[in-house]
Amino acid sequence: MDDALRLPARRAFRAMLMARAFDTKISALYKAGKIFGGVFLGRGHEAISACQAVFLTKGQDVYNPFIREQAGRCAWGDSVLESARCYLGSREGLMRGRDGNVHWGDPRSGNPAPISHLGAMAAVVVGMMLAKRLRGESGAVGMACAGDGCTSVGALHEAANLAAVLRLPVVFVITNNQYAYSTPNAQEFAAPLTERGRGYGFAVSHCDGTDFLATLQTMHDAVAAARAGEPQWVVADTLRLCGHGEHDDASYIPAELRAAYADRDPLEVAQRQLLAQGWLSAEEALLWQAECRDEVQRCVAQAQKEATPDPAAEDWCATSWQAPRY
Ligand SMILES: Cc1ncc(C[n+]2csc(CCOP(=O)(O)OP(=O)(O)O)c2C)c(N)n1
Ligand SMILES: [Mg+2]
Repeated sequence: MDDALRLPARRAFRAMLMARAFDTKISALYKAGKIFGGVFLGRGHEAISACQAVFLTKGQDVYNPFIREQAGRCAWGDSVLESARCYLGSREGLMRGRDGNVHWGDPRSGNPAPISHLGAMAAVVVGMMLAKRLRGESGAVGMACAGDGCTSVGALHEAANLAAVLRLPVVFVITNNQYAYSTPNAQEFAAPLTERGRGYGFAVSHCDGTDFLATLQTMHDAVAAARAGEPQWVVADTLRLCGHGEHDDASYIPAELRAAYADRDPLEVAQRQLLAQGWLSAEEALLWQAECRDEVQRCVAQAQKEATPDPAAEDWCATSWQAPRY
């Protein structure tokens, strides 16, 4: 591996540890009845998520995380405090306690707040990148993240087609975890997802999203190529190591498939690879794990102390600040 990837690799791994610690805590709170609505975890997706965002610059680029992207949010530079605030309904949060679970963004920093995660946001990213071009801004990349199921949504098709026609500097990251909720790939699409990207006119890459270093290299190359002006379509494969949400036991995933991924937990693979590469020590890994657990505890405790909105007093506006010019 190119030594230039050492720092992004370490940052990505740290983001993965933070995301796993956060997901574990949120799952426990959900089971204790402390969270209303759904809880959507990124178990199995962490390498793809962290590696995609670690090459973006908050404030310059556009990043639209999908529903399993806590690791990406951490790699992008967001605090888990904002994620905790959204789950716990804090009025101090960016969504003012008005939205829930993973439905939050911060348009000022380049992360558009979600309409629906399912396909619609790809069109928003494409629109934001077109607006940058019309304003004469260059150098930014727009990343739209989606699951395999999202690729069957009409809005994603329109966005992909337009991005390719206009040669916008975008990366569409398609995380193929082999299911859209409980629907397996075979019932979702007949043509491979990579072929679909080629059909739009994107440059296409494909990686094993449980192989941390391979994923890091793939995302690095895709972001660099998009920054140079060529739209990119990345398909990254994994298996979700949890239910669609914490309400779902994922019993539709066959035991043989689960067994095939038993030693492919992205965090364990990443740690093995980083140690073998000499880019991380075993002591650091343990220290980082403890630091991430502490940080998650601190942020959740803070969000739990904060007030929830008072419906009689709130104006229910999540964007009461000056709207950004795109
Ligand atoms: C238009 C629309 N249809 C259905 C849903 C419910 N829904 C949310 S996520 C999801 C599955 C998405 O599958 P995929 O894109 O593969 O992502 P994954 O959950 O597997 O990570 C569904 C059906 C929705 N939010 N919006
Ligand atoms: Mg899926």
